[in-house]
This record gives sequence, C-alpha cells and structure tokens, in this order.
Amino acid sequence: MSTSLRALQVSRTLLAIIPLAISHLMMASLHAAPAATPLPAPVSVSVAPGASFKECAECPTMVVVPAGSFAMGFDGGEDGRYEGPVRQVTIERTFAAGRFEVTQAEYRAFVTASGHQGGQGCNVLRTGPARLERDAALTWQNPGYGRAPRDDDPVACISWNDAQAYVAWLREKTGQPYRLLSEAEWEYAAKAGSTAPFPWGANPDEACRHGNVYDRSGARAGFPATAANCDDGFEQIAPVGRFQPNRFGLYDLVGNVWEWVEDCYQMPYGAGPVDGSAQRTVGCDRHGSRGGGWRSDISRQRPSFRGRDPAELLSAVFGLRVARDLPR
Ligand SMILES: [Ca+2]
Ligand SMILES: [Ca+2]
Repeated sequence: MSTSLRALQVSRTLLAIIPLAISHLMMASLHAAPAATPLPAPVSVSVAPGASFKECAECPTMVVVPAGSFAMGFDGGEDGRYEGPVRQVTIERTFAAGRFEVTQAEYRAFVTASGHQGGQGCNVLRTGPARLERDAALTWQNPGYGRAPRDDDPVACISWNDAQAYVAWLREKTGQPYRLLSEAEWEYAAKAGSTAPFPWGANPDEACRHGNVYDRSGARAGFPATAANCDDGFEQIAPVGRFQPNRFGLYDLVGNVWEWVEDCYQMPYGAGPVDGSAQRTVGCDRHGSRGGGWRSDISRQRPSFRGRDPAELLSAVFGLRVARDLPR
C-alpha cells in the first residue's frame, strides 16, 4: 500500500472512532484550503529510448519506446477483418510501455488495494469436440488452466473495463499518466521497425523463439486454428519474459495473452488520428485487442491483426500491457 493510501486509510479509521475530536478539527479548519492527497516522491524517469523504470514496488517495469514513423496496417486479412488501408503513422514523442504483460502478482496488488470487483466467468476452449464456451466458475484468479496461475503468469480473464480500472489505479498510486496503449502504439511497438508479416520475418514457423504461440505443443485436435509448426514448450499460458525480447526490449507482444488497447474498433481504418493516439469516436461498442494468445491461429499473431470485442468480455486469453506518457 502506498504511503498516501495508508494515510487515507488511517484518517478514515480516525473518523470512525473519534468523531467528536474530528468535528472539532473540521470546525477549526473550515477556512483552511483543502489538503491535497500526498503522492509518493516521483521516481526519476529517463526518457532515453531503451531505458527502463519502475515507479512503485507493485508497478509494472516500463521501457522507453523511441519516437518514429511506420506503416500501420496490412492491405488484406480474413473475411470481415480487413487490416487496412495501410497508413503512415508518426509517433512524435517517446512513450513508455510495459516490458511484460501485466502479471498475476501485479494485478492482485491492484485488487487487494482497491477492492476492485471484476466480472465473473470466462470464455475458455473446450475439447471433444473443440469449442469456445463461457465457464461461469472461472475468474482472473482461476483462468481455467487446471492449476493455480503463477505470480509471473500474465493476468487473464480480465475485461477492457478491468484494464481501465487497473491503469486508473496506477495513475492514482503514482500520480503519473498511466494508460493503455493505443492500437497504433501497440502495432509500432510490436513491429519494432520490421515491415514483414511477423516481427522476425515472413515464416510463422520461427515464432517459437519469439513468443508463446499456438504451436505443436498446444495444438488441439479438431480446433479450427492453424498452429505454428514448431514447439515453444508451452501448451497453454507461459510466465512472462521467457522468449526473446524484440528490438525495443519488449517481451511477449506476440502471443501469450491478447492485450487490450484503448481504441474503439473502426474497420477499415478511417480518417482517424495518425499521430499514434487512440481512435475514440467510432465503433465504441467494441475495443481493440492485439497480439493473439497462446491458443490463437498463428496468422492472428501478426502485429497488424486486429482483435475486437465488447468492453465487458472476459476471456482466458485476454490480458493487458500498460503505457505511460513521458515528459518532453
Ligand atoms: Ca505455446
Ligand atoms: Ca501478448
């Protein structure tokens, strides 16, 4: 718990047990300016690309992503899921992105401190025959792996609304501008300078060095998705950071869990922002998610592929990564 939150809790306790004394104090301070909630001393943050920082014990480790310009999108895609038109996006300022997907331990710290109540139930993959269905007994604390999640597994079974509550808590805790990545920032970070279909090139069967994908070890009989023809060693979820980082020093953008992003889903891309900011005005019945999960068709693990789901959706393969604006 932060110093400020602890102070707030202590003051609430005092209010409960000695109301008379507090009322005198309140009368004495009627004409005083309201006291601002103290925030912890800011952590010194470098804005040099590649630098990393962590602003509280429970906070995600952040990496500074360089400014730059890139071709966003792909002139193709599945039926009903066009990924274009390709447009040039220029991100003029560095920003920070989580080095990893938000972990179980990090998310638990938020729930413990805030009392946040997420939704109940989660969409999971069943086999025999293979099908997706909602299991009402599951939550982020039990995403249906058949075992308890590890502290360093990415959190899953959280909705876009939960992801927003998490970054709001980080803002309150640190006093700093934490948020979700935009679709453009996410794609820029995942491509990391590559123009190939995958960040490492065109061959999907090289995926297993770069992320936890739908691979030979996890392929389900009869499930209508194509697995990468390689073995990444993880049949389902993997702890964060087990694969090679990309050129920006970020891990697991491709695979493991889908990562909610800020944008409302507009397909095809419209005349919306091309400065890296999120599109928030069209298609807000669904929000973007990126990167594919451990059970997603390998073609959906390309950086240009665009997930889209309602803000309250809970899925065993949906988690998040955070972003933070940086000072100029
Ligand atoms: Ca895998
Ligand atoms: Ca991911």
